[in-house]
Amino acid sequence: MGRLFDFMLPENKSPLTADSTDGLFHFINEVSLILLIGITFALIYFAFKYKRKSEDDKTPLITHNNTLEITWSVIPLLITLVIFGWGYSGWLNLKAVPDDAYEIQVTGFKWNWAVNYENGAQTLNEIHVPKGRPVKIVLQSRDVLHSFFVPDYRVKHDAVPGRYTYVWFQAEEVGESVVFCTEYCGTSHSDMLAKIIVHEPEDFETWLELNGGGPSGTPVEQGEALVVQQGCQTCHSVDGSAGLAPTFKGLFGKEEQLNDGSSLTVDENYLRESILNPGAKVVNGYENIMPPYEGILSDDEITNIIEYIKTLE
Ligand code: HEC
Ligand SMILES: [Cu+2]
Repeated sequence: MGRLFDFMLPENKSPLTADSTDGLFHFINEVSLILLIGITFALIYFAFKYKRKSEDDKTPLITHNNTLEITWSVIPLLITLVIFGWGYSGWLNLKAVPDDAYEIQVTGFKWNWAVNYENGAQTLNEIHVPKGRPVKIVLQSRDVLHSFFVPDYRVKHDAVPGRYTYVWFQAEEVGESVVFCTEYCGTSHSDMLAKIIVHEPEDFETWLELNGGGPSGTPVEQGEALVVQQGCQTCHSVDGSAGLAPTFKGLFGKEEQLNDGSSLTVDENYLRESILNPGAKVVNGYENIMPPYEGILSDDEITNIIEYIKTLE
């Protein structure tokens, strides 16, 4: 639909949520453009029409003009009322999730989006959804304020620690859309991106089946999967390269310097404490920015992660 300001918006991939936002956006832009042109021309016209013609050309005393004043108050009032009504109905639509929506849990944390599906499937920074069906994303945050923004669907909502919020959309095409974090949340805020991957409904069912049913594999394999899923690699590398945090490669058995001047040999207990309560012992040269995993990882999961770290020699 070739409208005047179409170039300003990304492609609309969820008409049920995007249409009212787009309509209002175009309305505000077009009304502003008409006003801009009208005012500019009136300004130029009056500048010539009422130009001072001679030395004693004096402006008569004008106190007021009822007709004009009422006109220029009532018209903007009507325009703002239309904008309000339109915006309000669009907002109600964004809050009213259709009954048959498919629900997915998304948790924001520095600096990833962890995704949990109803059958136990888990992904990190990838949200798989079926085409042509409403999807409800239930948001929460593990640490600070984040905000879940999908420009293609025109939905955005804060993820707040200790509270659930939600957005919904219905993707009408198979493909991908980007999710941004739009609440500044620290060093790697600008990398806090995720992808929404839209599948044909049958393909989505297949994907769910393949990925559901909880963890599988040996403890080391499960530990490796957890390190990916929990976003440890946002800060830690597993190949020895430097990052925001010490690498896991060669960590086990190493002599570690702490920021209080002491040192210790990395063993299972130190790894466990570092994961549950990272602030307890902070590695020299690093900041205490790691989120505590107390209450997030179970004992078994921590053991599996430790077993995995041990293999990275
Ligand atoms: C936001 C960045 C970040 C994330 C995410 C993160 N860490 Fe850390 N981690 C750090 C930093 C920085 C340090 C060093 C400072 C300290 O000791 O707290 C650290 C220290 C550690 C240590 C001690 C390392 C050493 O050299 O002694 C371990 C073990 C560890 N993290 C494990 C993990 C695991 C496992 C995960 C995922 C479940 C994880 N971290 C997620 C930033 C992070
Ligand atoms: Cu964020």
